[in-house]
Amino acid sequence: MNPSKGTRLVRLHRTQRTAFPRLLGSLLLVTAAGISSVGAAPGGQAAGSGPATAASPRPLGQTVPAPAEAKPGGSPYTITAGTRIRVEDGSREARKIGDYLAGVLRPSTGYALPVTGRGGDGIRLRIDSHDSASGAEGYTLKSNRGSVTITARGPAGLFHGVQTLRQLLPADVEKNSRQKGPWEVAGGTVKDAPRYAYRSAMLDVSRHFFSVAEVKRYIDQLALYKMNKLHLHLSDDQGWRIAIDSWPRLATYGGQTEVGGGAGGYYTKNDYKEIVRYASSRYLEVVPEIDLPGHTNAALASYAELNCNGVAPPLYTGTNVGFSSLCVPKALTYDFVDDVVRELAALTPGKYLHIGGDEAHSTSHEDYVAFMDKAQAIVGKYGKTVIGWHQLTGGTPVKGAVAQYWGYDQTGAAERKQVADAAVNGTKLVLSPADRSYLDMKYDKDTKLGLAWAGYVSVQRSYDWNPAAYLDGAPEGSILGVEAPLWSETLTNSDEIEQMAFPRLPGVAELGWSPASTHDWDAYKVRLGAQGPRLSALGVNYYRAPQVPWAAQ
Ligand code: TNX
Repeated sequence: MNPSKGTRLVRLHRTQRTAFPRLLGSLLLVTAAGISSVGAAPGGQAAGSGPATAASPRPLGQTVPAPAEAKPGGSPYTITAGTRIRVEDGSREARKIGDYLAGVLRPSTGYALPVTGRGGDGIRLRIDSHDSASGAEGYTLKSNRGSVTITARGPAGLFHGVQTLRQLLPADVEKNSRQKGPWEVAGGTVKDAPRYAYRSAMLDVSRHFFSVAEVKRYIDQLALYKMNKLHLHLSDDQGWRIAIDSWPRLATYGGQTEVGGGAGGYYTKNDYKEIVRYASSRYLEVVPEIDLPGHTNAALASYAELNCNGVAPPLYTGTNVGFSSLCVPKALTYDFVDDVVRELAALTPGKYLHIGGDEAHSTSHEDYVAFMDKAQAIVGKYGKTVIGWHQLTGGTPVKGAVAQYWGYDQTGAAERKQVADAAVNGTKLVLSPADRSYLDMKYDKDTKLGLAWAGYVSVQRSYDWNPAAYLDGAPEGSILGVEAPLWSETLTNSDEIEQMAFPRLPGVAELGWSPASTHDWDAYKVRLGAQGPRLSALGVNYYRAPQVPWAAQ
């Protein structure tokens, strides 16, 4: 499909484990004396409690991502018709999170669940700015007969704690109509905080366009697994998806099509703001990407003057890569980049702006380096931190730049070393190895959707790697986090997005969140299997991968 990738080998049947053998996971469970961090012993039973049945609450620690620490014990808490959600008076953020939780719980429990001031039993949501244990995104959840209390230093931690609470309740809680219950939460304490600050999913809205509603649906799914970034790939050869006032034809003309010749589309500024607002209500930061200087056919087709020869190419609806380039020597090119970055930065409250930089096969190396120097300076001028695909390290990453590694097992040693050397020199890395975390890679030879240029990526393969040890020579501290990109050459709607993202996305989310000590495929696959009924209750069209022991309910 991608000519530049035609020579890549597809390797099958890879099951090797990279780190954290099962023995280590089991030892941890044994030595932790009642503290279960993984939550499932090899037999699939919950550590520290009996097997999960419909009659007993789901054991603490049986969530995805695995919590840093879970100490089961004491009586469970039961949500009843009399339960109140209690938030501190005057805390707007806690109240919003309380309302959000009530929105999840009310339809299925059928209870009123008023969100009221603090004091008394119930579900208590507390932001305590002095809570030094939890960090920016961590939380503590305590459950006993009288109450479930989630305490966090900040609202993001409180929100993540609420996701844990959701997962401790029966899967039926996710349904939209009244269900039977009982609504029990196991007794004990969860203390939790993320391993990495950057836990991202990317959606390619260029190859196929997705509506605001489809993006929101994905955001809700990411939130359940404690992801905190949504990277939107807003431009590519096949479509420009964001309105830019100073260059209106980018969207109105360049957004008019997509792979296969469909109608495409674009986000108005208000649409984009609505996505940003919705993401931030789920504690996700939007990272917008304008891919430069390659992957720009839609822009070049919209404005003839952006082309070196002054001639606009036709719109493109195929799936080749690497054939387009902005005109590096032209001054107008940098007016264009400046305008786009300025308008996009103004719409984006988040810290980052992604400028692509991948597969610039039609740009000479010198031109590439010169272009990326100028583009990075423009991003800095508008107050954003630049992210680029890892090819950026072949140029001169500015101080503070982030490189996103998307290599795979066939990536040459020299290219890996270039990225690792940049990391040694201070460039932070987001890891999205194509043969591990690319959600558009087929699971196996029978997968209908997706591509296979980086090989098949089974559920185990997408989970079973260690970000800290992944790239030889890159210091551990240089790893900002992980991303699961979803390229959409073959994907046209939410059903298809979900078929590829689930169940691999929760594994990448867990790599980003859970401590390395919890890493164990045999335990993970049981916890993941328990997500099946929850995903079904949510109407998520997940792939029932045979590697996973899917729970019946
Ligand atoms: C490579 S990953 C690309 C994309 C394709 C993707 C398909 C990257 C930075 N570039 O242009 O959509 O492969 O898997």
